[in-house]
Formats: sequence, structure tokens, C-alpha cells
Amino acid sequence: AGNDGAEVWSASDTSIRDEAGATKGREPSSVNFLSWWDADPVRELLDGTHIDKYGTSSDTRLLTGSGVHSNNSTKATPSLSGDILGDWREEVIWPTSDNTALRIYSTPYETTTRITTLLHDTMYRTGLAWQNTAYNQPPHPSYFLGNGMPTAPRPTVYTP
Ligand SMILES: [Ca+2]
Ligand SMILES: [Ca+2]
Ligand SMILES: [Ca+2]
Repeated sequence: AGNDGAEVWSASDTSIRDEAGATKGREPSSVNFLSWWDADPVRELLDGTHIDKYGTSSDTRLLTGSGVHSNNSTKATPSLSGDILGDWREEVIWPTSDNTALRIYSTPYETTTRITTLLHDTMYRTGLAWQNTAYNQPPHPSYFLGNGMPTAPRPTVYTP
């Protein structure tokens, strides 16, 4: 939240950087996936079977999935991550350790931020689909969802 615009980092660097390459702080603890998990609109880190909140001095563990596993070795993909239930925060689905069931994790945090469910955004909906067809990455909406964001778009919703 302390830097306007996007941040980037990688496994071969020790800093988080802005889009011009300037160092903006320490590197986050993981590099794989993301999840809007707690009450604020800054996205959390999703990797393996855990979700962490980035902080300037350290990350804080918000969720540890017990009795579940991620997939694809170091890529550590969940079965699916994305907003599929409830409000705009993103659920995470992992298989149980014995591969007999899928378990859906949903945020326990209440929020006062009101955003139309993310599947109403076409780019986000497409992102969920490509997670199961190609190189897995978390879905992103077509608009900025983060600290200091303007009011999110209100799509026109039709019901039969
Ligand atoms: Ca930022
Ligand atoms: Ca957050
Ligand atoms: Ca949700």
C-alpha cells in the first residue's frame, strides 16, 4: 500500500521494485499466487497451502491449510483460486492430502468495502478459465483493485 502502482519481485532478487526498477522494500516471502483475503483491498500472498500478508519488516501468516496439498512442485498451484462464493474476496480450493475431496477455503474477515463479485468482470472470468487450461496464474480484474482505488465499476447485471 506504500507505493502507488504495481510492484514486481522475483526469486533471483532480494527487493521489491516499482515499475521503473527502483527498490521499494524487502522481497515478499513467496512468488507464486495472490489472493484478496482479508478486509483491506491490498492483495495477499498465496503460495503452497498458506496465505500471508506482506508487511514492511515481515510477512504475517493468515491461513495455513491443514490436510491439503498444492500441485505442480515449486509452482505450488491450488486446484483453483478466485472469487467464486460470497463477496469479492477470493476463495482457494486445494485437494485433501488423500486426494478424495476438494476443500474450499473462504475468508473469515468481514469487510466494509463493497465491490461487485469479481466474476462479473469479463477479464477476471476469463482468467479463472485459463487457470485450468494453461500455465496457472491468479486471475486479475480489468480495473485497479487496491489501496486508494476509486469506486469499482458497477456492471449491469441481468437476471432471467
Ligand atoms: Ca502498489
Ligand atoms: Ca487484503
Ligand atoms: Ca469470494
